[in-house]
Amino acid sequence: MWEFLFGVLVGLFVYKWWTYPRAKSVVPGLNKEVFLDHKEEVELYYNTLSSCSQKVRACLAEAGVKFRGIHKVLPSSGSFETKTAEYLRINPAGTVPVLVHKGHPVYESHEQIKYIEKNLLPEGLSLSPKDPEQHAEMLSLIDDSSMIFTDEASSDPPAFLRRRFGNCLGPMTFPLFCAKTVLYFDLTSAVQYISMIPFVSDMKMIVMTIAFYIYGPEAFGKVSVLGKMACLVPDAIDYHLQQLEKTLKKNNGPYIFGEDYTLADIGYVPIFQRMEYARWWPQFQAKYPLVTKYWKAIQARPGYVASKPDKEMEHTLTSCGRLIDDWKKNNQIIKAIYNGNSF
Ligand SMILES: N[C@@H](CCC(=O)N[C@@H](CS)C(=O)NCC(=O)O)C(=O)O
Repeated sequence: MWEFLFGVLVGLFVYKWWTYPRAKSVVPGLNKEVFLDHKEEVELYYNTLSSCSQKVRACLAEAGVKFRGIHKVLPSSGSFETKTAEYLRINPAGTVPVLVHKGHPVYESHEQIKYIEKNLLPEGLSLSPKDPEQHAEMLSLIDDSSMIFTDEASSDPPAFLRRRFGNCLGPMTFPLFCAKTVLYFDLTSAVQYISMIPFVSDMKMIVMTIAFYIYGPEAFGKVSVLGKMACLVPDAIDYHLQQLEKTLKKNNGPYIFGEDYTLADIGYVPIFQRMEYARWWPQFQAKYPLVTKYWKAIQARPGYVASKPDKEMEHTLTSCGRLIDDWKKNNQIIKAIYNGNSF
């Protein structure tokens, strides 16, 4: 009898494991041949904490485009809503954001902002410089602020982080995720996480969260790949801010191309925002006065304000920031990470 029941359970597990949909890559940009159910002309699948989503929300807000937002909770907040069969039909990559225009999805946030600028701006509004040379420079800066995973992330992490400022988003967020896990993760979420291990193709997030749950900041010492990557962050941020300081000097501000606020500026919004929540700014403010002034100018824009995380998440992130500040004073590992020292 017990053997039979055990056999049925194993069979059910193998069936679920075999048939469970796995995320796969997508073609960036507009996928005209895909048609999705939709209620509004413009829809955005997003998450309130997601950096890439914030970039697109900042762009839609600047453009004054009305859209229907569909919020999805991410694995980092304890849910696998972006990995369900239903969601993988919307985005086979299993990530947010996805911009949907008249039922056709546009994948990758850097492509989405270019698509908005080209197709959804109201008459008379522009989010790119007119000068062709500056336009080319804007495209290169959009690329710099994009988060694009390649094999370089594991083969040569320092080069990967220098390749694009956007590539630093994940590792610069590690301390924030650690604080969020320590403060808000509970046993039920841990069990749910562990039960998902056989079903997701990328287990990095699960392993990292469980390590933070068990060890707190000491996880950076226990899981060496995590600690090594985190220690590279200050040097990479410094490198990118140095470039940006030079770029800002060229055109005299307040924005990258002078008075015109463009997609290049919008691309950096989530990076600066994440530096704020993960408490990276204090150590760079004095060294990069033009970037600091630039970030202040961006923060005064209603488009930026509309793109911020919702009030509840903002409150959560502020509490996490306080814990990070405390760790920066009292925890040797976090101190070393923020100073870029290995341990
Ligand atoms: N290169 C993609 C990255 C998308 C991405 O990784 N999004 C994150 C949030 S910022 C996500 O959905 N993470 C959940 C997961 O990977 O399961 C883009 O720019 O749109």
